[in-house]
Amino acid sequence: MHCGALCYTLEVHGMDNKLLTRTNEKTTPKLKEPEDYRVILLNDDYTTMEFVVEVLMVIFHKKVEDANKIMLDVHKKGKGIVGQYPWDIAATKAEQVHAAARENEFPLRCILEPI
Ligand code: TYC
Repeated sequence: MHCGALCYTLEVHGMDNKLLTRTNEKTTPKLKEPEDYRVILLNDDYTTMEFVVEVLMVIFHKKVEDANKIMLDVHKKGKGIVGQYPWDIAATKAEQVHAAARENEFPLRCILEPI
């Protein structure tokens, strides 16, 4: 789709690696999308616990105690909810997690789930 300056598209991989896309274009009427999305953090065997805690504190503004709890919950159960945000914020945070993980050569991933 052609997009001018007033149009943006954010892409994030959701559950089952399905691509979630949301486009805002001034000229086309918008379909109603779910308001909020859950950011779900996924466990893996390689990302360090310290890095996950840091990500939760810096990107999601969690206190150290809460960050540790969420990290351990994800470590034990395989995935866990980090928070619930409007689309733009959820997608930006997911991209920030993936960028930080890539920079540090960790496979840490999160997905978005419509509420
Ligand atoms: N399982 C990882 C380890 O044992 C820690 C970890 C926790 C990784 C949570 C990712 O989302 C995650 N080092």
